[in-house]
Amino acid sequence: MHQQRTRVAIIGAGPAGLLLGHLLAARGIPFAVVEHRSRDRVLSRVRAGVLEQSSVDVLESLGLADGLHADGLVHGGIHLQHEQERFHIDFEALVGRTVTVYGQQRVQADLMAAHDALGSTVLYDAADVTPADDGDPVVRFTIDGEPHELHADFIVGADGFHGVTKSLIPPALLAPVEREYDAAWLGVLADVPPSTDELIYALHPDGFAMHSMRSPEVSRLYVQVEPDERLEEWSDDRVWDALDTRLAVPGWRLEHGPITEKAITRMRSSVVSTLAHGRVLLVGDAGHIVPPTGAKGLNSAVADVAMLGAALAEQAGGDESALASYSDRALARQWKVQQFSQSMTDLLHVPGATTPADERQFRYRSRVGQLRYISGSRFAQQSIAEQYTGLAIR
Ligand code: FAS
Ligand code: PHB
Repeated sequence: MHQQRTRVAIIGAGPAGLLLGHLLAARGIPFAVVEHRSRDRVLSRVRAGVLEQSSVDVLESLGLADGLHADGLVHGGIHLQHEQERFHIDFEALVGRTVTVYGQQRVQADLMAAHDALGSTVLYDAADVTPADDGDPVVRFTIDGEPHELHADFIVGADGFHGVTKSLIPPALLAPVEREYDAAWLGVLADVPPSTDELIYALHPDGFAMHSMRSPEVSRLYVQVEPDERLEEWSDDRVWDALDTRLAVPGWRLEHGPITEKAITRMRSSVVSTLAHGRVLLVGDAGHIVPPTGAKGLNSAVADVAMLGAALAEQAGGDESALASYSDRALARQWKVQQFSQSMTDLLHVPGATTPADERQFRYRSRVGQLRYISGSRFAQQSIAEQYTGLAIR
């Protein structure tokens, strides 16, 4: 039996877990990260693409922003589109802030490399990870068949939506609140330069489409599909046809290229009712998930980690107040993010195929009306700009 003791045991080496490790390391607080997948598997996940200004600021404060400053694409706004009309929301003019397009895989690689340089304890390929808190928080697991016990003062679940840590919180207190959406996203990576300067979010009678990117050479694109659709039903040609149709505006052309990655992601909102129970704490997807329309998943994880990292540092200094209020503060911010993600999703997606035809038509036309209102209202655009670039983290 390998026995270890640390101050903070972090379960999960995704962006939340590794970023929390960096925040703790910067404050001299001992920690260890336990991850049940391999390092390569964690790094292989293609997920988020946009960093809020708030997230860039957190990474910068830890000296972890060199990669995103070198290769990130700073965007001063987004395009919204309906009925072949595209309009720009100018974040810089409206709220003086920007976002940075920098894929989650790059963020992950930067966090991993920085932990390697620190010599941090990040344990991959851990099996049967079992946290327990019977007064002495401990995480039990095996690596290569060898049993391990990691005793800690705190256990932080950074283990995502299907993680194990939340099982330590009594169900009546965890009490997740959820919404299923009658749509899913089919996302592709394509080796072709983006056909747009900034992201395009488009509402079309056939469904939502988005043009994002990963670099000047790689495009990231999405189309709305039915929740139960399978990848086999979507050939590359069908994907490009749908994107051409849904993103079309007169005089503009979408460049095609080889699709190198294709996946369908269900859309769901879920928020637990507490992120803290005794010495057990949750951050990121372990506590909440959002539909990706508002680009908030990864950014919400960063916000939780910034709040919890500061609270654990203050607790180490003898002041428990920030830790005592962490869950309330993080959840209060998260519900603002949930409503933004929900509103962007409802605004830009057509109702699912099971919706009666006349209701589907009414809801589509009312969305067109809302987009027309937004295109002509500085106030409506300022609200979107303020939320898309990131609310304050406090
Ligand atoms: P993560 O899920 O990233 O990381 C959790 C880690 O814990 C994983 O490495 C997992 O292997 C590990 N783990 C789980 N159970 C464990 C156990 N029992 N023991 C040990 N380790 C365990 N967000 C956006 O903003 N835009 C997007 O386009 C977008 N697309 C997405 C597509 C998909 C398919 C998914 C699933 C999510 C997407 N997201 C997107 C959201 C995503 O980016 C998350 O918000 C982000 O990964 C959150 O980071 P973490 O909280 O660290 O959780
Ligand atoms: C992405 O580039 O993957 C991306 C961008 C914005 C979103 C969702 C995904 O809202």
